[in-house]
Amino acid sequence: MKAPNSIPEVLDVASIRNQFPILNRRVKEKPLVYLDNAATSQKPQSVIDAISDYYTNYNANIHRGIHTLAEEATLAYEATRHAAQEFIGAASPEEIIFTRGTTEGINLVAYTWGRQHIIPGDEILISAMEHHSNIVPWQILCEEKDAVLKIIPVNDHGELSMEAYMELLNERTKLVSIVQVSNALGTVNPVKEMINAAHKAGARVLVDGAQSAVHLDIDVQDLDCDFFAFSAHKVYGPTGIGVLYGKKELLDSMPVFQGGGEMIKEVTFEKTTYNDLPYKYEAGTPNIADTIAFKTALDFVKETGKAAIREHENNLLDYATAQLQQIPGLRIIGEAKEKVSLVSFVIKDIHPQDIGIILDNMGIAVRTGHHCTQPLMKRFGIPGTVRASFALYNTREEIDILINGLQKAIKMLS
Ligand code: C6P
Repeated sequence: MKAPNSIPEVLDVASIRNQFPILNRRVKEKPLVYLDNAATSQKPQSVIDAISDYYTNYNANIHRGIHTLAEEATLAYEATRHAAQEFIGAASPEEIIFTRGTTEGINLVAYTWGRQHIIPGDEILISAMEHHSNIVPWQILCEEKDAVLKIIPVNDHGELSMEAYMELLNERTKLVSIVQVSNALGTVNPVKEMINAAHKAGARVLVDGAQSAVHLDIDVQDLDCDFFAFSAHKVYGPTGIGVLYGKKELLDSMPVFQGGGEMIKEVTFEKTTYNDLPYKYEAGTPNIADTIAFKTALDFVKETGKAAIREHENNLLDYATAQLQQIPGLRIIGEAKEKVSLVSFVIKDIHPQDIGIILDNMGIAVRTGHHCTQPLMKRFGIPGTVRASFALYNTREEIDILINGLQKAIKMLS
């Protein structure tokens, strides 16, 4: 697809689009316009091929066999750990724990570090823009431990109140668990500054990187976060695999999560000793095929170049924001100074779901609803939003199709 106006392309989008077979399909007899990338990104052919290659050529269980297939599978699986380490700038591969995704990563910390460290009266600090998976695990923990969940408020632009954050931090704060990029607003939070302040107050910090990993350069050592969780499926990789990063000394001292094969050193009926990192937290046969293909996705992002991807996506964000602002009755929810390529909006007197259904009939995929951020929707006094989220393969032409579709939908619904 060619860009319809004169802004120069920083990426060869046409050749990138050719690598994503799904983008050629039609929906409701229209070319697919996929603008639901914050929910999950599409996968390049290389990632799809990597899954098929594993099952076709070297399917075997890992870390367990001495035969050739097992060795090949183990090497490929561990190569992903190294790629993930490099992707987020971790100090060692032992700090990379494979999980099912962000949700499992956060729960792992709540069930292990949380149960070890949180005592009655302790405070856990999250923000008003958290995804449910960074709210509910802490609520469960706080109920169990008689601890207190405190909330950093969000202003009308969708930015965190840093003043309130500083006031909330105190000697009872044991953990700050914060989203780096809001999935509902697109806001980029100043996590480095927040981590620094939390550490000064003696608190640990978990960063929910579900939405940031694909858009921002991540360097966990520079951020100095204690934990960082993200999912492969939002970074052009498969579903069912993600990473929990933790500082080695923390992971070493935390209790185990799930028990079973792989996570043990020796088992007797009297006592079991546990494996070293990272295997201590990886019980049972893992999701081998998808983990292997995850490296292919990380290689794809690296080869394309995060800086170029970000520039292209920022251009799309600016273009979409300007176009949407022209639509009478449309209100953008989330106007932070720092944003990623995602726009949430509501249209006066029209339910977001009705818009979503009409857009789908035009082949346009957006997400509508509360985006698993019900408290945030309540904060803005709305039932939900329409959310268009852009990836490296999206074009300005697709944004024009969205705008045109919205205008038609508004006419039909008013
Ligand atoms: N947000 C969205 O459409 P999982 O499901 O474990 O891969 O990721 C959970 C998660 C955690 N934090 C944030 C900020 C997220 O955006 C998500 C997933 C998707 O916005 C699905 S609800």
